[in-house]
Amino acid sequence: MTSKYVFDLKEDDVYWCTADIGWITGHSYCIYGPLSLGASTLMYEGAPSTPDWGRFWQLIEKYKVSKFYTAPTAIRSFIKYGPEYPKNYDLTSLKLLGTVGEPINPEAWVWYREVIGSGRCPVVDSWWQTETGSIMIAGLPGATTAKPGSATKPFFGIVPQVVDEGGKEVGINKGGYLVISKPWPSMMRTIYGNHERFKAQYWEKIPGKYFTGDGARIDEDGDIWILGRIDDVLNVSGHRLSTMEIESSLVSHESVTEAAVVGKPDDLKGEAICCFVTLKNGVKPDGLVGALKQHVCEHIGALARPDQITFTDALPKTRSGKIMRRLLRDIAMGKEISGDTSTLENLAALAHLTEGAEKSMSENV
Ligand code: 7RM
Repeated sequence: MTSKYVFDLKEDDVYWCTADIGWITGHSYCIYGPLSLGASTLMYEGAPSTPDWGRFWQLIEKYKVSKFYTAPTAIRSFIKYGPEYPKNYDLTSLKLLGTVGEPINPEAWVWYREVIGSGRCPVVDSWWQTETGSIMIAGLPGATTAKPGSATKPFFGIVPQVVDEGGKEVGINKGGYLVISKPWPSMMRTIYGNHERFKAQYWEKIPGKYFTGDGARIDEDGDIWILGRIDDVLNVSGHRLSTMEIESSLVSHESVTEAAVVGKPDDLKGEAICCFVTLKNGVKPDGLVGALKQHVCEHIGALARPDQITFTDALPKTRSGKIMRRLLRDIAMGKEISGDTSTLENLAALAHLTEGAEKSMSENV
């Protein structure tokens, strides 16, 4: 049902979800959704960069893909390598563009709509989790007014709320915890072999409501803005700052492709703001540390001024494109990488960062 309404999916559509089949977006939205609706589904196992960064656009042209669903992290990589690649292909078969997996920064949203969709395709941002089993918050193409960066409205029957620690709804545009207050068909029922953990993690933080672990705010039109994982919130001099907001600000700078922000314990401020930044292809980092700090200050305020900026060619990510901030936290603190790295996709990025860490840190402090 979510495939049908969110992607307006019909039998004559050629639909392509770029997610890896081993992750939930892959099996649900490459297989179950499109095939139960009789659509054609395109599956591609290779990299987006082989033989070059035009690969996806070449496939869309060749198979006349009409609906395309990908992740913000992929879109930011395409931005990094420039609009020449998509410009070389005929993308007029496209009717709709979707995103999932992380908050999409407005710059990436607008690029997606203009460069890939030629300004004619609706862009639907869809919020959901492995635990929710299907899309929970997303616009309906043609019916919902899109806003770059907002996942917009709940799907039929989904009742999200943004609440404070005590479970009370916060007001319009106030940040808080995103919870779901009514059950829905595809919700998770337990954690295999650990029902106690299921109860503690998802149902006891705000009693009687499903706790998503994400922060969000709801604006005056009832549109929902996801603020990222709540464990990614920094406490800087007693102020709560969302790492995603700082990342979005960094990414809005013309030289930056991608950014990950983590906190590092700081005697004075509680937490220091450490940023890992990848630059557009061919851009040199000279002079950018100061410029980026200034950029964030102007955007968000002096409180959000980064303490450290480290440039890197790639960020450590999972196969579904989520940045592994836990590993970056270890690197920022100069610690050995601890914990599980089995879901890390690009090992080289991490090796590079740990080797380079000492040097670049001391340059940037
Ligand atoms: C489908 C999937 C879930 C987490 C979720 C969020 C983040 C997913 C969006 C998003 C902002 C979105 N399952 N997330 N979609 N954040 N806007 N449209 O990603 O279990 O692997 O991850 O991903 O933090 O809690 S997942």
